[in-house]
This record gives sequence, C-alpha cells and structure tokens, in this order.
Amino acid sequence: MKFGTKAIHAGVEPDPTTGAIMTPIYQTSTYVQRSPGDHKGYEYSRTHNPTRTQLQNALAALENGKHGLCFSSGMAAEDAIMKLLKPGDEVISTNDLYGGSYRLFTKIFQNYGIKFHFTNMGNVANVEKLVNENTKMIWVETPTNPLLNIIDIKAYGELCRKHNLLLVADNTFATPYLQTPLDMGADIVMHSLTKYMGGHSDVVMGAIVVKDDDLHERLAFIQNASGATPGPQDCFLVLRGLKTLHLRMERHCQNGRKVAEYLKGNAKVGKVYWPGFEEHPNHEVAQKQMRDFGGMVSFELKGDNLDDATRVLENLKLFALAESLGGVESLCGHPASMTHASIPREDRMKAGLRDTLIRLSVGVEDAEDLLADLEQAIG
Ligand code: P1T
Repeated sequence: MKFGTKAIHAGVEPDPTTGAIMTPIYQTSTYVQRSPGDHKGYEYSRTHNPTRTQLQNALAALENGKHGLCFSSGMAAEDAIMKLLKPGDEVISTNDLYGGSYRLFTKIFQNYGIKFHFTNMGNVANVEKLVNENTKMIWVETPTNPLLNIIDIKAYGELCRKHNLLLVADNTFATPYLQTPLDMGADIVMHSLTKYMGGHSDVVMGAIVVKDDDLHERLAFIQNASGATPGPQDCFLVLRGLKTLHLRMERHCQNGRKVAEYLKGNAKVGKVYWPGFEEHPNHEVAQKQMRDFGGMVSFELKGDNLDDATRVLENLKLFALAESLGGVESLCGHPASMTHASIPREDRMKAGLRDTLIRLSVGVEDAEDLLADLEQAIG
C-alpha cells in the first residue's frame, strides 16, 4: 500500500458494533466484565482504550513498525523510553536537539544515575569514540531542532548493531511521510504527535513505534505502570489529522522550499538553515534518507543583532509568534528565549544556536502570502 492510502486506511477498522467508518471516541474509563477476568480485551482505559488502540495501529503502519504506543505528550513518550535504562547506563545524543529533551535528560534522568553525552553527530567515527561498556542507547533527532542538521540514521543503525545499542530516532520534524527510521536500522521511533502528525495545533500527544515484540512489551509495561496515557478525544483528533498527513506534508515541503529560497535571496538575511540547499553540510544525507526536505526553516539576519531579530518576530503577522510547529498555520519562534531556553547559553553557542536565530514552521497557506509577510517584516 502506498503512503497516502495507508494514511487514510492502515490500522483502522470500521467500528465492530455499529460499522461507523470513523473510529468512535470511547469516552470510558472502565469496561464491564462478565466474570472476573472474562472481558473483551479491555479492562481499564489507562491500559487499553479502543480509540487509542486504533491510533496506535495506524501509527505502527505508517512507520513500517509492528507496535505503536501513545502518550499524553512527546515528553511523556521520551520519559517512557528513558525508563528502559538503569543507573550507570550512558546515552549519546546530538548537541542540537529540542530543549525539552535536553532538560528531561539532564535535569531528571541524570539525577537517576544515567550519563548523557551531547555531541555533533555529523561524523560517526568521532561519535564511536564515546561508546564504552556502559553505553546503552544512541538518541538521534533528525532534522534537528532548531538548526536542521541531518543525522545519518542508517550509519547510526550500523554502529548500534556493532555495539549492541538501542537506536532511538525522534521523527517529529520529518514524519513517516519523509522518512521511516525503523527501515534504516532504528529500534525505536518517537514522536511529538502535537506537531505534523496531529497537524492542527489542537492536541498535545506523543508516541513510540517499534518492531520488536520484547521491546514493545517492556515499553507497554512502562506506559501502563507510569500511566502518562492520552484520552480518547485526543486520540480521535490525531487519527483525523493523520488522514491528511501526506497532503499537508506535500504542501509544507513546497512552501518550506519557497520560503528558504526567498530568505536566501533577501539581502538583509544572513545564514539560512534548510537541508534542501546543496551547500547544506548534510544535504547528501538528507537526499539519501528523506523524501523531501520538510517545512522547517531557520535563519539569522545579517549583523547578528538581537533587536533586529526581535523586530522581525514582532512584525510578522501570518507567522504567529508561538512555541510549537507542524500545524497548518505558519508559526515563528525565537529558540534562544523560547523552545531552547532550558539549554545553558554556553552549550547553545557551542552547538551554533545563536541568540539571533529565528525558526519558522512554514504552514500550508498560499506561499505568496507567506512571502509577502516575510517581506514586510524583514523589509
Ligand atoms: O511538546 P511535546 O508533545 O511534549 O513534544 C516534545 C518534543 C519532542 N521532540 C521534538 C523534536 C520536539 O520538537 C518537541 C516539542 N517541540 C516544541 C514544542 C517546539 O516548539 O520545538
């Protein structure tokens, strides 16, 4: 089945009791048993809920996995993955990743005795030098948030096989429309469904998809034991969003390209970060592992002046100044003070994240209007 057909049909069955084509919202916390233990597969909604089951199946199908698990946020999904580890274990990750992930790792799991190494993941041989007998996991986020570096999933899949490590891929920016990390050697795919997957800025949710039965069992145990599960209404909304994922992503990519090219041609703009440019340092990897280049574009103004960047963010009208990304509407953000404020400035600067960086989540509006908004704001 091709991707668009899967987005609409895969993993989703008409409701067995009524034939409803859209998955009903099973707004129930519990399920009646005929006799103790004699039930229809559902006992309590933290453990299982039919609306969530359909969403989990749809996600597994889209990621070419076998099992999906949904969580009440992307961070809750990450929290569950980290609970696979024990004190003394070590994790290697990129030095350019979502600030909330960095915060979860360093401010919470570090206190439980897990050690994190954050590094530039452009060179696999350099990263391999950090692997020791305590290393258990490599965590990639690609494209990275907010500098849009591309990490070679296949190469890290090979490294993980060699050293018997788990490879986790945060696929939030790309979505399975652009890349399926499980096909490239990742063991776990993780999502903030809040973003492109839900697609309409009306839900906060996260997910994990795996192929391996044992890994699924361990993660499903954590999902139920820790209990950060989403409600059925939210699952319904994400299921609805997924049905247009391919259409939205196609337009996000088209508009992302137009915005990146416009910015590159604007004399007041300095560096533009977008993996579709031939001169992007990881362009070849992006071409190899992604179907297109996505709808996220970051840039700096010439002169590197924070007041100028602030003025542009204040002047943009269609691009609303807000955290988050991946919805149908365009957003702009200031990573240093917003999404990445939890990363110490010194570490941010080392990774190349400057105070003047502007991040755009290019929506699916008409591109001409988006370019006109940028033109009036940048001048
Ligand atoms: O917000 P939540 O659903 O908990 O997902 C966290 C998360 C995980 N991974 C990536 C790559 C993310 O970008 C996010 C959330 N990011 C934002 C809110 C943001 O504006 O970048």
